[in-house]
Amino acid sequence: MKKAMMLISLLLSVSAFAETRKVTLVNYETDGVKQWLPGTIMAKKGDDIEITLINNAPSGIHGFIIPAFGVKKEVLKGKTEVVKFKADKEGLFEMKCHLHPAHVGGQIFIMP
Ligand SMILES: [Cu+2]
Repeated sequence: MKKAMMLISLLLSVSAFAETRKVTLVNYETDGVKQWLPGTIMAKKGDDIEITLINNAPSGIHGFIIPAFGVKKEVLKGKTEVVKFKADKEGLFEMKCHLHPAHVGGQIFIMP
């Protein structure tokens, strides 16, 4: 019984560290300027990150990449896609649309 309680408390403490950080980014277009917003997201090293991408821009398909984590997705006009990855390194990393160089980019900050 005591061992079982210790195991349960160990499992609970491990799961407390393995957080899943869920963020929603929406692609807007204003006066011809396209941007995924919010443009900056933050997480902690070790987090599992789940980003929901909603493309509300009337111009059509848009992309989303975070090269440092191998994230790459295209989102059709009016559609939603989800990307998931592990924040296994800390620092400031670029997020952007890989289909349109003029599409305003953003950043993800992974804290220690
Ligand atoms: Cu784009």
